[in-house]
Amino acid sequence: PAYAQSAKAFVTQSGFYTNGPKTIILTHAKANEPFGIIDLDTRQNVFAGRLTSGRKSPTADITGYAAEFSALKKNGYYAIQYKGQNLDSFYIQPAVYHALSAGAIKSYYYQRASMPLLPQYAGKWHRGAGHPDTIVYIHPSALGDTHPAGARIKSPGGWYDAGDYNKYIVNAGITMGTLLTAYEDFSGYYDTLSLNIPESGNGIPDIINEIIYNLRWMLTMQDTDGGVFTKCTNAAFDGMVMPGITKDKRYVVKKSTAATLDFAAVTAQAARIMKAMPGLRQLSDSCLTAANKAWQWAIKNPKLYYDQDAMNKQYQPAITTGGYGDKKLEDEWFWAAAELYITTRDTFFLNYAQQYWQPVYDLQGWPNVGMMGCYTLLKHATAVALPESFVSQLKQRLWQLADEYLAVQNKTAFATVMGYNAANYSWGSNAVAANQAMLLIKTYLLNGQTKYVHAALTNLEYLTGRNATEYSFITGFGKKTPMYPHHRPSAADGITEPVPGFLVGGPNRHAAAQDKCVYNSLVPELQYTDAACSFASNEIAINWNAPLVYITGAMESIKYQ
Ligand code: 9MR
Repeated sequence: PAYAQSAKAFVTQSGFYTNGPKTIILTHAKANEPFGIIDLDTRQNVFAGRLTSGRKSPTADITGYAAEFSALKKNGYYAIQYKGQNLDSFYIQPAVYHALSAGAIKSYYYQRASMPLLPQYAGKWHRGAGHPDTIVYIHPSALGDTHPAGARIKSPGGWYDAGDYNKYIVNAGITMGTLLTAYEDFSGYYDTLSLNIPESGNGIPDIINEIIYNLRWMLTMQDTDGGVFTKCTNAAFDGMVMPGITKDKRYVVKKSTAATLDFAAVTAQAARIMKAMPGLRQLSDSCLTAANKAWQWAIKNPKLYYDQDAMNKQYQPAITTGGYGDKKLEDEWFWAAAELYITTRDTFFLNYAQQYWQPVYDLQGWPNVGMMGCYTLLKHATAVALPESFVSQLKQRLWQLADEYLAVQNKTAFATVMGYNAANYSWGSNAVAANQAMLLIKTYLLNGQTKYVHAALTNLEYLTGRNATEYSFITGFGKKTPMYPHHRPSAADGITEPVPGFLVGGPNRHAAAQDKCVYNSLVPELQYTDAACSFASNEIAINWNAPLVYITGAMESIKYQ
C-alpha cells in the first residue's frame, strides 16, 4: 500500500544535546538522498545533508538510513525534512535527559510498599498504603531449625518489584547495586537532585533517601543466622487491584545462597557509600555487620539454590509468584567478594574475588552480576592498589564487551547498539539496551574515550523513540509512550495517565507465547504491545529502571552541552 512507501522518521523524543551527536533514522528512503533541518520558529532551513547508505535490521525487514546533523549546535525547535515534507519535530537544548533522570528515580517512590503516597509528593497518583508486612509468616521452606512452625517476622517497607506487589531480594540486589553505583559514579550530579519525596531536604541526597527506603526493608529479610530469605510474597499474585485491597497472607520464603550473596554485595556497597553521610554512620555500620554475617552464612550454605518448583513439591502452601531462580552463582560470589573487599580492604575478600573472577562474565542482569563486581574493582583499583595483573584481566573483559558493542552499532537499522541479534529481544529487552549503555559508560569513565559515550547514547535514544515500535518506552516521557503498562496501580487507579517514570520491558521475541496477549507483529523487535495484559512486553520493573537511572544521570553528568 502507498502509505507503507512514504518515508518515516525515527527520532529520540527526549531531544538532542546542544553539543551532542544528532542522528535521525529514516525508513522508506534512499541512500545518499538529501534531507534538511528546518527551524520551526524562524522557518529557516538551517542544515542540509545526505542520508547514509541503508542498513538492514538483522532481525526484521526494515532498512534504516541515517540523517546525521551533529554539526547543528544551536538550541531550538526543529523539523526534519525529506522530499519537501516535515517528517517529525524535535528540540535541541541543554540538559535533555534531566527530567527523565529525575522521573526515573522518582518512580521508586511510587513503588513504595507499606506507606501512603501523599498528594504533595505523588500528585494525582496519590494512594493509600498497601501491604504493611508487619505480620509476615515464615514459610515452611524457611523454618529450618531456626524457627518453630507458625513463626512470623516483620518485613515492612521496600519497593514492590514490578507490576506485582511482591518483594524479591535477588532482583532488589542488582537494582540497588546499580543505583548505588550511579551515585558512586556521579555523586556531584545527584547531590543536588531534589525529587520531592517525604525525606527531601533532610541533608541526604534524595537518590540515597530513596535507596534507604528499600535498604531498610532488605535488612529485615536477614534471618538471625545471617541467611537471607529469598522473597517476601503472597502465595499467588494479587489481582489487578490497588495496593491495600487484597489482604492475602504474606510469607518470607526459603533462604538461598543467591539472595544472601546479593544482599551481602548491596549492604557492603551501601556501608561504604553511607559511612560519611550525616546521620548515616549507624546505618552504615549495621549494613557492614549484615554483609559479613551474610557472607559467613553463604560460606556454610554454598549451594542452596532457589528452585520454586522443587520447593512446591515439598512445602505448602505452593508459592507461584516470581522465581528469580539462578543456579550459577560464581558471579554472585565474585560480586559479593568484590564489594566486601573494596569496603573493608581486607585481602581475605580479595582472594575470593580473584578466585571467582571469570573472564566470561557477560552483560549485567539479575542472574548475571559478574560485571557489577568488575565495575567496582576497576573503579577503586588505584585506591586499593589492586594487583596489576588482575586489573588488566578485568579491563580486558570490559573492553572486549564494549568493543563488541561498538562494532555492531552500525549493523542495525536504527544504528543503535541494541538489536544486533534476536537474542537481544528477551523478556525485559529494554533493560538489555540500558545495561549495554551502562557498560559503555563504565568503559568511558575508565579510558576517557568519548566514542563509548556516543555508543551509549544510541541505546538511550533507542529507549526514547529511535526504535521500530516508535515508542518512547518510559511512561510519561515522550510523545508516544506506554499508556497501559502491566502495573497494578496504573491499571486500577482510574487515572488516564499511568504512573510516570517507568521503563517498560519492551519487545520480546517470545512475548506472545508467554502472555497470550494480541500482538500486531511477531518480528522480534516489534513484538511489543501497549496492553495491560502484556506482562511479557509491557510490565515495569525496578531492575529495568535502575540502568535507565544510571545512563540518564551519566549523560547529565558527562555533559555534551
Ligand atoms: O525479569 C524476569 C525475567 O528475566 C524472567 O524471564 C521472567 C519470567 O520468569 O520474570 C521476570 O521477572 C518478573 C518476576 O518474576 C515477578 N515480578 C515481575 C518481573 C518482571 O516481569
